[in-house]
Amino acid sequence: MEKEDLLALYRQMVLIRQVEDRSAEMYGKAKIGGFLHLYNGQEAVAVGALSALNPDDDVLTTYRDHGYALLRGCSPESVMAELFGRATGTTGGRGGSMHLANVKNHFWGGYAIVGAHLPLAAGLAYAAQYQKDGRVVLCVMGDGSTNIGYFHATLNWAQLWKLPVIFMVENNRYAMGTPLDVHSSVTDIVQKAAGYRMHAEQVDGNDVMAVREVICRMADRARAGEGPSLVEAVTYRHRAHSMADPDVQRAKSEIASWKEQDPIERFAEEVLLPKGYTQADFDAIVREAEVVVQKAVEFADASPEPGRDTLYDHVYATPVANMQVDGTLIAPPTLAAR
Ligand SMILES: Cc1ncc(C[n+]2csc(CCOP(=O)(O)OP(=O)(O)O)c2C)c(N)n1
Ligand SMILES: [Mg+2]
Repeated sequence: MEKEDLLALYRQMVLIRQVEDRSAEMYGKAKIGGFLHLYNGQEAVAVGALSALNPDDDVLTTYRDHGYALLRGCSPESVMAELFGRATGTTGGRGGSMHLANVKNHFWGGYAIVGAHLPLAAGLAYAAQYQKDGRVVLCVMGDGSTNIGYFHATLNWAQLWKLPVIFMVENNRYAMGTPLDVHSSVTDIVQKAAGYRMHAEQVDGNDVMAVREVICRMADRARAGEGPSLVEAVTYRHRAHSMADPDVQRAKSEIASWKEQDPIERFAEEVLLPKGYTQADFDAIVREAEVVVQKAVEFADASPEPGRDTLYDHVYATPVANMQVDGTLIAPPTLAAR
């Protein structure tokens, strides 16, 4: 990669970190409600993986989705506004943190149900294979997802049909507060792929270049018709499972030791410094991101909430009759009217 492209990866990781830190702060101020799962510590996985794909390759992930949304063209303003539940958010304030999406840029979203997006990823991969359009699907999940029935059913079919899909497990060693060896009988997650004769590789998820390299190779394989693969990216989240989690199960010393291997600092030291960049360059990028995210927060705060008259927009089931908002009866539109 060119020097400037390497710096761009750094800039992306810093932006994600800044969005997460400010979101935590806004949650503390009750500007953001509901669920909020932050990605601090795992930035190298998303940035490395997406840098390896084409813009029209499909991407799906879990509820820990802010980084993926930003990388797939959701502006910091629209992400922050969605977290604030505002009409200017990525899904008009209806989805919140866990359901960011940008279908135009082949980012199919944030999924809240553990493992439920795996069959959807296989479906997208089947469509790509059927249409012979050379697209690859990246399906991101947590270590906890690998215990779910969807995981096993989907890996089986994906391998049988040689679908162009990469299953990337972000192994942050915990499912909520439950450690890997307490929730999974197999702790070496790559081994799970062997049950389906699927090619699998483990990678250091805190090394952005290593993640990029493995995803490049797995995407090439898939495009060449060699079928699916599983990549286990070993990483760690710096924050609790979600903002509502007191994080009592993980040892403080363990958290501290992973923070010492911060993927952003590591990339700066190991890759960017030897290329001639300096601490002043890094500081300038952090300040740029602070300004961008400050503007996003101000934009979100000044944005309106979704209007009452839009209550039934995007509702495909028959709405409940006699729905009241602040004492006012909101008549559901007839099916014909919708
Ligand atoms: C089917 C299902 N069961 C339980 C939950 C509650 N839940 C939300 S996140 C989570 C843990 C998932 O852990 P992991 O897959 O390792 O992802 P991580 O949060 O570590 O990124 C659980 C059990 C859920 N959302 N869906
Ligand atoms: Mg996990």
